[in-house]
Amino acid sequence: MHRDLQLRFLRTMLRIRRVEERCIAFAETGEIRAHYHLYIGQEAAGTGASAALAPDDYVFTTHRNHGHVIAKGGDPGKVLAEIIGRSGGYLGGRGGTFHVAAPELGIPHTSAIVGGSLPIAAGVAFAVRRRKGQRATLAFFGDGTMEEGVFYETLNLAQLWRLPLVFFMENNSVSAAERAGRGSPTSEHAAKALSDVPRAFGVETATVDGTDVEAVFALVRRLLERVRSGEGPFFVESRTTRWPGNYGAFPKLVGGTTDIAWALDAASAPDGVRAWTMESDPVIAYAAKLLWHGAIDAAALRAIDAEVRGEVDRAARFALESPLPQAEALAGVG
Ligand SMILES: Cc1ncc(C[n+]2csc(CCOP(=O)(O)OP(=O)(O)O)c2C)c(N)n1
Ligand SMILES: [Mg+2]
Repeated sequence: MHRDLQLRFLRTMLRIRRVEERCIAFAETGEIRAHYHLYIGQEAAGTGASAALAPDDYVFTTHRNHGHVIAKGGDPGKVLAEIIGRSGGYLGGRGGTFHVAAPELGIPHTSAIVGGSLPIAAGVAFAVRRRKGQRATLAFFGDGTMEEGVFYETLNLAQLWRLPLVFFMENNSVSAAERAGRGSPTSEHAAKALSDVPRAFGVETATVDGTDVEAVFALVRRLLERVRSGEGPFFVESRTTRWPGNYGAFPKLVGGTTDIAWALDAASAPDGVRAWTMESDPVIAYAAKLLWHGAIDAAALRAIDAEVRGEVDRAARFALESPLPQAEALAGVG
């Protein structure tokens, strides 16, 4: 893989990580006043899949949208401003953390209703096909969506109508059942393997390690070529392991902010995140891989991290200095 692309992957994943670490700081200072969800641990999935998309392809996303928007090229300042409800955000601060849609990036809609974006994504894919367009649609959703009826209707119609749509299911080992304390490590679902379900509808399905950015990119790029030649839809199951900070009701920076030096020695990560850092952290794993293959050295890695941290500091300042929306702005975009 080309080194420029590898460095772009690393920067994008780090950008998502640093923005979301900032979200926790914003929650502590009261800038985020209600519930919010972080994408930490899933950065490679969003980054790899989005890098395979053309700039004007469509993305649909969920309550866990921050990383998807940044991966599609979102400006961290506008993302953070939207998250804290300021006028400089993508939707003028009216969407907030659950709804960081960015129509100019091809992200027309997010939904905090589990499964809520899926039928709209299928509708957009249908419209593109009717107009004989080339734009593909990729819908990110969680494993919990497969417990919702709308998933089955959408999958069925997408397959019957051969829609140019990639169903990108992020199985992050976090589901409603587990949140409710019933202890199941994956979705409360009767299927032995979630990827058996789309196969039963005749939809070609692939499972990918969602912590491996290059594997996700290569898979989605292949699928998109086929989507554009009318072979869709496709279903991807991206598997990740839950970040330890996502065990409580609110995200918590277990182990503090990510220290890029963990890429040199993952065992030096603090107790609460050591095992996860060593086995499942997509950002640290990728930095370690690039070091191992000689694509970067330790000094270059520190420099990239410092650059990204500087960028996110400026983004956070932009968000904080951005005024609250005016009441009149509630009625329309802007
Ligand atoms: C229709 C609906 N039911 C319940 C909820 C409450 N809820 C919010 S997130 C969530 C779990 C979603 O799990 P999953 O789709 O796997 O996404 P994850 O949070 O793991 O990324 C639930 C049940 C909701 N938002 N919408
Ligand atoms: Mg989940």
